[in-house]
Amino acid sequence: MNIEEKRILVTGVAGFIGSNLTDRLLNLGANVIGVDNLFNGRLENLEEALNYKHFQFHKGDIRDLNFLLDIFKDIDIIFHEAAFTSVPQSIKMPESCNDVNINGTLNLLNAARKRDVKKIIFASSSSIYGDTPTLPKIESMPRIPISPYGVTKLTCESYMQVFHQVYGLNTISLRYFNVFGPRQQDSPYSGVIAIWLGQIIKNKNLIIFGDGNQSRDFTYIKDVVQANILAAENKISGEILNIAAGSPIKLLDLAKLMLKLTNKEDLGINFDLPRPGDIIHSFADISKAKEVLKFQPKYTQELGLRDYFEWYCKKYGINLKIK
Ligand code: UD2
Repeated sequence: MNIEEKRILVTGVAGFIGSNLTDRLLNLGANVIGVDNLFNGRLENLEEALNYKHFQFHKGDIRDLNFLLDIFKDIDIIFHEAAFTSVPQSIKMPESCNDVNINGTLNLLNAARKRDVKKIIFASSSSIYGDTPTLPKIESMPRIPISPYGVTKLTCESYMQVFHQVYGLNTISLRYFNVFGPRQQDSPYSGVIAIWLGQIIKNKNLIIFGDGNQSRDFTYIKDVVQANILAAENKISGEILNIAAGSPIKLLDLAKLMLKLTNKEDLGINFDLPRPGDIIHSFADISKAKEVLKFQPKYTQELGLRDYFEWYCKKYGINLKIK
């Protein structure tokens, strides 16, 4: 399936991943209908998209079936990015996380089935693997989430597979590993890279939860967008694929790298208690995505950080000398 001229629906369109994906889809010539309840998403993220005449935005909630049925007309593909996205917040509010992620996704699948949508690509997460010691994490290994957020993502993956098997819907789950880049918010519940960049701009020390030996396979947003487009164009269905850079970095090394790249090595690193529900090591085997989708990450963590910092400085008129 070629995405140009397709009718595409993006949930969570005003969020970090949804808005980046939408800009690329519009650029490729797709018609995009965007949905967001603007709880976490921001209209500011749609500044570019709103310039396209083949873009429509609808404010609404994926838990509202009538809202979805009203706007689902001749949709070819759904990219489902709307979610309750924070591990620590899911620990504080497991019911809300369950409601948005599981009930919202089931609602979306039901609406898709009723309206004969052809394909759904779901934003899953590396959190479904939990803390099992085997590394790298491969799709076939046991999945034992250790946070409510991880449980919801795993349940949604199962729903994607069941809707493929039982109702013949074409579904794919992409397990993103710690995505970062432009438009990620600097809020206490956001990704660590956005939080640390905020600290750097404010000339404040970085805080590491734990000893900094935990590792993550940070993945640049442009590679995640690439993976989604490849998945949309591919005929596979009912599959689950890891999407990552495929190389881990320890949190302490990441902190040092960010300080070095921004010329802020004078700032310190403080250590705080480990975060409940935190996974120690996360590192992806991406051979399946490479083989099936021909996915090839183009950004190492350092390249991604540079691209992100340059975008940030330009966007907010900040004068950081990127090394
Ligand atoms: C999880 C998922 C990720 C994505 C994300 C959505 C894993 C391995 N990853 O990310 O794929 O779904 O949830 O939110 O489950 N940290 C600090 N200082 C800070 C902030 C964070 O040290 O100021 C640490 C944190 O304790 C953790 C690491 O940084 O060890 C990454 O945290 P995060 O919140 O960026 O992402 P994480 O791994 O919970």
